[in-house]
Amino acid sequence: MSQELRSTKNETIVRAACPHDCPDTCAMLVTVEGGRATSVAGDPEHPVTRGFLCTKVSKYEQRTHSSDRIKTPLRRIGKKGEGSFERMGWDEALDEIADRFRQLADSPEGAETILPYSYCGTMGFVQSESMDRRFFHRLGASLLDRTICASAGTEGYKAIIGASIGTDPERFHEARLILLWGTNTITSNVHLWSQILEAKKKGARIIAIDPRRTRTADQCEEHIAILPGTDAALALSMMHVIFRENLEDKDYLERHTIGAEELRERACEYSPERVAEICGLEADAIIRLARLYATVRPAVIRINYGMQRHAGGAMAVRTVSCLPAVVGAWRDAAGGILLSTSGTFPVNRTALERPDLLPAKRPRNVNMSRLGDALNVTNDLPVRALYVYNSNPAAVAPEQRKVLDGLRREDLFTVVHEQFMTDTCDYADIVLPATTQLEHFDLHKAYGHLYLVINERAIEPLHEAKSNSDVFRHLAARMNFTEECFGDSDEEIARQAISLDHPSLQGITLEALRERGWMRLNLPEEYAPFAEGNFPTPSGKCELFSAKLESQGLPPVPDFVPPRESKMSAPQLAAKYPLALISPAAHAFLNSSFANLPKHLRQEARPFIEINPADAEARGIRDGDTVCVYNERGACELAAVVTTRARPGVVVSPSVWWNKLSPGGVNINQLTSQELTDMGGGATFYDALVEIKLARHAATPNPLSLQEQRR
Ligand SMILES: Nc1nc2c(c(=O)[nH]1)N[C@H]1C(S)=C(S)[C@@H](COP(=O)(O)OP(=O)(O)OC[C@H]3O[C@@H](n4cnc5c(=O)[nH]c(N)nc54)[C@H](O)[C@@H]3O)O[C@H]1N2
Ligand SMILES: Nc1nc2c(c(=O)[nH]1)N[C@H]1C(S)=C(S)[C@@H](COP(=O)(O)OP(=O)(O)OC[C@H]3O[C@@H](n4cnc5c(=O)[nH]c(N)nc54)[C@H](O)[C@@H]3O)O[C@H]1N2
Ligand code: SF4
Ligand SMILES: [Mo]
Repeated sequence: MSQELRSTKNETIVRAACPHDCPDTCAMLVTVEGGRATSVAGDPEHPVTRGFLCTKVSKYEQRTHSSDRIKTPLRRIGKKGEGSFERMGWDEALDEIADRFRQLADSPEGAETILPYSYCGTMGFVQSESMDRRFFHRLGASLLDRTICASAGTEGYKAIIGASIGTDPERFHEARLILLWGTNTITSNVHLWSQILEAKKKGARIIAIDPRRTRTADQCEEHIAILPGTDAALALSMMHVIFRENLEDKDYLERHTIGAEELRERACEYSPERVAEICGLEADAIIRLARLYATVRPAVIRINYGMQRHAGGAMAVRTVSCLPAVVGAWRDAAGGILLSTSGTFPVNRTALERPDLLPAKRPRNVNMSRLGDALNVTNDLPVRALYVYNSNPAAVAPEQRKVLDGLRREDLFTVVHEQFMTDTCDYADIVLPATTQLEHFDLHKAYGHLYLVINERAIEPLHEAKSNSDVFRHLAARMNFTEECFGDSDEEIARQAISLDHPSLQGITLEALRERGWMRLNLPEEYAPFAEGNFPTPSGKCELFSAKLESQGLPPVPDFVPPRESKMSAPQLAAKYPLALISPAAHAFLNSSFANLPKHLRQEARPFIEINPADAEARGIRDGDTVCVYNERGACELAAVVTTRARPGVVVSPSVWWNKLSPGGVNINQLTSQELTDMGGGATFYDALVEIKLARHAATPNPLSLQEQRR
């Protein structure tokens, strides 16, 4: 049972970790009374969490104890998508799943017809990437390429820096210039915002580079409203100015980089005048930004994943990531760039995932961002069974029409393991009830700080819920998988995750973590990863020129890759669908998680789309009207918010809403495409052209305007 932090007669405090896909991985304290979680709070002692949780998770106990939880296994009795189910027993459900999997594995087509589909509903080692991987490896199921969020940026960053290692977020408060580039920090990384506020109080300049005037941009000294998908051009133009004016750090470039000359030549092509047009900015703004960036120290860039959901997404991150080396910003602990800290954590993936269990002939890889095609294309080996956990593809995957068509296939056997009856559950043959974070054990690393955080089980599983690891243990037993690893307990799995002889893990054991709740990686307090070079690239240098990419036929030097759907690359399409749609993270949801709970739905009001007054007027659209957003892939109905938050030519629809809670039963992913990024096979959610027409005028006064004022 759980290790308790404090216990009184009535009340126990248990240490936990926020499980969600968020860089902050907060350390939580859960109050338990009489077997029920009564509140959650941020650990006041954790240097990043600092005693508070965001608006999404601050009432997590309500999510856990919600009456809408799935309580028992369910069997579908209605049509796929209808949502009619009846209760079934666990034994019956597990037997049926194991039987179906065995039949498929024994068929001539084999186990590759089975596709696991999961992402980051929970991010712990145990519940996210261990027993599940072992099970599907041993089964020989298709492998899933998990590309829906970050793979483009990860690859782009890796090309320059070598791994997902960057500036320590705890040093941001010492920076004098902070560029918030493609990140809505207050919404999606709020604990970094505390650091930024400190820096601001000490006089730092904070600049947001974002097509949308977000609530974060509102708090910045300057907002650069760049056109979506054009960040690489802006970065190259900054370098153009920096080299032209001899503002580069020649010593750093010489000692710690390769390819400075090639990069300089490339940057020559991107004059501020030319780039102003590409990015929809003033040339002067680019020149000012470049001079500021090259002269203020320490200067740090926070890039997040917004900018890499475009055709040239990897290149955008790759190009921006050159900047700190060009000006020598890495010399300061508070300088450099931060995309993700995840590569700083040494993790024993082999022990967790057991790739040795894979069959001799490696199964095919299915890209999760093309689920629609994977479920529909029949000339290849078809997918005959789909097992979904930690994800809600019916709402979050691109080109939704194809996804839903695929999920509707009568011959597809679909299992969904979930906490709530999501859109995806409605298409399942069997639904299994999942535990929430308060009901299972886990260990977390972070991608926005440098601490490991433990999650003790605070309460017993509610109703008949089972954790992911438990379900895969049961299925493994039913499939007669006899390897010892299928008997590992959750605690053993957590121990295996950190079982590496690595200096950063020195002194960190599961026992110490359980006692303290969280521990910082064993790194210097003034951690400046690349002050002296030592990049984890093939050459050990910051690779402004990459021989490795060149050998793969990819551009060896950063360059600008325009959005696939834009006037630049598809003028005819742009004439028909002139508005660039982005659908970034909604403030009160976490992807589609929480998008069914009353508090969160009240906060977000209703599915809406922001449109600039000029674009609205041209279409006869007034604030609060219902509009139809459409392109060749699909259509959806949204409420129009007429606002200068959206720049002309760009429309913004915060996401991800549940289909069944949206007008017409579909959401914004009707419009998004399955095309992939230039590297990393990533999804291109924000590379989508649309047109908008009025559906119906609103009765005035319009409540959305009030909401807009609150934003
Ligand atoms: N509240 C909340 N927090 C979240 C999430 C959530 O859904 N809600 N999701 C979590 C997850 S899974 C992730 S991956 C992260 C996502 O968080 P972020 O990585 O911050 O990503 P996005 O919200 O996708 O986009 C961030 C910003 O980039 C802007 N943007 C879009 N396209 C471009 C572009 O081409 N160039 C530039 N410069 N900016 C662009 C958007 O307008 C947005 O304000 O947040 C996590 N945290
Ligand atoms: N249009 C548009 N689409 C997007 C995005 C966007 O910005 N715009 N963002 C994209 C991004 S960045 C991402 S990361 C993806 C995210 O997509 P998903 O990873 O699918 O994330 P969620 O929508 O949060 O769904 C996670 C589900 O896992 C369930 N879950 C949580 N914990 C557990 C558990 O322990 N066990 C089981 N079995 N289930 C659990 C939750 O209840 C939830 O329904 O969406 C992408 N889709
Ligand atoms: S979603 Fe992020 S900010 Fe909110 S509690 Fe979880 S880790 Fe912290
Ligand atoms: Mo994500």
